[in-house]
Amino acid sequence: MEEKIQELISEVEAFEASNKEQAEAFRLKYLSKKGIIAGLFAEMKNVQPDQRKEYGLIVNELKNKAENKFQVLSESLDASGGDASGPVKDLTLPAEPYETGARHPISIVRKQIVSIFSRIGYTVSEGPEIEDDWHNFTALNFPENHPARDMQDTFFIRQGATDKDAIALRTHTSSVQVRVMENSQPPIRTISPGRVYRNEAISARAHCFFHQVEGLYIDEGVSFADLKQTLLYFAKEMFGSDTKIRLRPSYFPFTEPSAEMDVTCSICKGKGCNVCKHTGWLEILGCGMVDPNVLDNCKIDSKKYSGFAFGMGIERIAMLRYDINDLRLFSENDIRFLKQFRGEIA
Ligand code: 2NL
Repeated sequence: MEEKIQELISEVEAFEASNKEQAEAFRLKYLSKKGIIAGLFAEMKNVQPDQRKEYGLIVNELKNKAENKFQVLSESLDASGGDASGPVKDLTLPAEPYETGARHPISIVRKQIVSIFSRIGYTVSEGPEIEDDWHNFTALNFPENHPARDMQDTFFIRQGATDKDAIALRTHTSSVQVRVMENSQPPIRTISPGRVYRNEAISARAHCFFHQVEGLYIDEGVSFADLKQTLLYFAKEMFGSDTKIRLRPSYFPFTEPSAEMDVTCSICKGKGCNVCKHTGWLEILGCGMVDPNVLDNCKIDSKKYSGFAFGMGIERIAMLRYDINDLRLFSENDIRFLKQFRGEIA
């Protein structure tokens, strides 16, 4: 029996077809419901129990070889116009045009931001989207009763008996930077692009997920002047060399002091227009000096080291850059929207 199957295997291996009919005949002979291989499998019940395994293996080998042969034959016959002995496709015809795709606007802007910071020595760090309480909140100095920790603002999954060991979808990529600080020592210069989640009702201005780039710089003697100069460089690279910045005092649990940064409106050059609501300024990011508690939480000596951090929403920058007025456009995959970014390279 085994010899017979070996013979079939050799036969299959040697088989050639010069047209589709011959290939189909091969398929019917070996691979159809009433074909040789189905028959061999049906014989299984008559094989001695101690030989069934070996029998099964060799019939399977035959089946794989036959399937493979049929596929290779079909593909080569398709490519050659169906009949190797017949007329070949007219190779002088012009090639069929195929449409080129486009990068997603979020990818375009993310790549630009990453490229701007790469040029001044920042690495790119990534981390999990499903986070624990420590990396998303506690290490970052969020007080126990901070509103961001509420179920209303964050997607939690309760795993144990209490909320303490719940896991959550990260609300910012600072959690990635906590992991970087825990696993390395200064100097640290890194940016963390990624998707983040908030428990929000979906509208033109809010979504339950969006994309962020956060940045972190820690070393000896890093000051607020370093923060300002770094972010001025970023603003000029991103929005044009005549861009000016201004910082307004703000609050984040993980930085002290904290600020919001505005850039001069690139549309009206500061004169006032609809996009900047006639102020001449556009808010683009939040920033501040890393709170010493955060450094200590991540085993970095806050007496020796200091640093700054910042975070921006990629959607917000893309909306300003491309004059997009509805956040939902980014995730609806409407081809008429996506097509418009075809020419953009980044
Ligand atoms: C915003 C503001 C910010 C940070 C993010 C940060 C990270 C670490 C330590 C301290 Cl590990 N800070 N990140 C700092 C200030 C602002 O984001 O509006 N994001 C969309």
